[in-house]
Amino acid sequence: MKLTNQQLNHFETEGYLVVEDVIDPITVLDPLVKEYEGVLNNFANELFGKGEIKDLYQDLDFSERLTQIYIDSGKVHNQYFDFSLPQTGIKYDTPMWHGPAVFNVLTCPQLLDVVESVIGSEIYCNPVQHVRFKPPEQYAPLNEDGSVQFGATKWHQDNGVVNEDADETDMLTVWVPVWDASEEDGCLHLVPKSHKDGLNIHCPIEGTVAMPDDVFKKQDAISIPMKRGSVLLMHRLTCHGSLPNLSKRIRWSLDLRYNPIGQSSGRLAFPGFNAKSSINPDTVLKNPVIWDSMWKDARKKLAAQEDPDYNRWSSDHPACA
Ligand SMILES: O=C(O)CCC(=O)C(=O)O
Repeated sequence: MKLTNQQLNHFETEGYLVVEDVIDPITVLDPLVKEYEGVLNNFANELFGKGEIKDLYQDLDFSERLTQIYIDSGKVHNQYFDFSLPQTGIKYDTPMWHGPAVFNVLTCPQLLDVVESVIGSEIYCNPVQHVRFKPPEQYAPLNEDGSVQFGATKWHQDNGVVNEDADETDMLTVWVPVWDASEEDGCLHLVPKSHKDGLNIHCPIEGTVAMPDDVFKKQDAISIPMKRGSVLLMHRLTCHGSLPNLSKRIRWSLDLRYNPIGQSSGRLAFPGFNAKSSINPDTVLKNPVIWDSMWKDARKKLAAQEDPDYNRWSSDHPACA
């Protein structure tokens, strides 16, 4: 699906665009759910074996089972399912998941056609990418300070969470709801036109970064409820975050990024790949097993070295006080 001029104008002026019916739920998203059911089952067995959960909860549906496992173990274990590595503390056995059904979403031809409309035909799949199982706040385990683990995502620009080498990279964020994401579920919210105001300061906070409230027009924020199958495109400078999950169900999404081949990813220690190319089609990665091994190699390397620094602002900057 190619974007129309009207859609492209909307993206350029507003800094975001929702495109409906891009990813086929039956052939692309259902297999992803099935694959993660297997991952969750393995995880349940592992935790049960270690005595960290009281039951395998096999009779519950995916959302209830994962939520119950989070409650029992007192922890949100998103890293077990994620198809990226954490920014710090990587070990040889840091869990992650790079299965074929995830790869099929990242390389879904209909999705890549939409991406091509914005950044051109030479598409690199940027390794800054995540699955997010955001638990319902009413059941979510708490951090030591009483805040909800894996709650609302703080305000940021995606350019602010990568290194300076990607400041000129035409990085496009693609947010994919695996299930419908309403306001109650904790969908994204964003500030239209904020991509025109440049890169803001991001302060290190609770293992992540966030923009102070007074550096962007938070009062102009709108929420973006979305249907399964649709995608949200965001400019790398669009200010955004997500709402708390006030529903009873996990909010399940993938956030992906793409940039033109040859431009820097902003996370050079992590492996990306060529997802589409008219000029050099032979360089396109088609094999999910190779993708998986690229991540395992990166993990091995990173476990043996000091953590790279992904944050360019320090917490003692006056704007962060
Ligand atoms: O899914 C979320 O809650 C946040 C996603 C996000 O902020 C991002 O993709 O940059």
